[in-house]
Amino acid sequence: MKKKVYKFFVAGPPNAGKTTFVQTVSEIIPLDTDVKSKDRKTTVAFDFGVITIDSEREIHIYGLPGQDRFSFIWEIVRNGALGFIYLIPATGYDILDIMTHYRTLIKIANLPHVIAVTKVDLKPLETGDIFQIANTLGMDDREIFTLDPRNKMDVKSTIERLIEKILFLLR
Ligand SMILES: Nc1nc2c(ncn2[C@@H]2O[C@H](COP(=O)(O)OP(=O)(O)OP(=O)(O)O)[C@@H](O)[C@H]2O)c(=O)[nH]1
Ligand SMILES: [Mg+2]
Repeated sequence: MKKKVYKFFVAGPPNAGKTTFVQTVSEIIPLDTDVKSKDRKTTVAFDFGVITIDSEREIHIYGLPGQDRFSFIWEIVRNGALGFIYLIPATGYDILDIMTHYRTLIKIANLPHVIAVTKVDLKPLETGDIFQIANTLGMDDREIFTLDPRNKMDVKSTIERLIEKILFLLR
């Protein structure tokens, strides 16, 4: 029998931890399309992973490329998606760049989403950072979390938060 698929994706600026997020939670060996770029690897198409819910249902999770020159991929991946997780790296982000990136994405994919700040182990958040992000992106600051994409429990609870938000919006 064909399984019911729930599709989500992970978005955010370059180097935010999107590929890591998919790799941490996927049960299959995740597809990644990272290539070497300068001193690190970057995604040029998308990541893909699978999480089984039960014998009839599974979650498909995609990681978008962060660079907006690949935004045509965002358009492909958004089709059929229920919502997304938007990651922001705490390490030296520029809030205006984030705003532009986020708005470009919302124009392409106006779907339910949650926001999570990564890399707080490398650069702890300062008082007011979460509030500034919430304010700039037009979100409630209670909907913004921190997350380590290398940590399976963190990743799973972020996906749960997204599902709870989608269910809340459907009420
Ligand atoms: N210390 C630390 N490292 C992290 C964290 N999240 C991601 N990383 C590391 O950051 C690097 C970049 O992560 P990726 O998952 O490739 O980032 P990405 O968002 O997919 O990047 P693009 O595909 O270029 O958009 C990897 O070496 C990760 O292990 C974090 O919370 N803390
Ligand atoms: Mg990537």
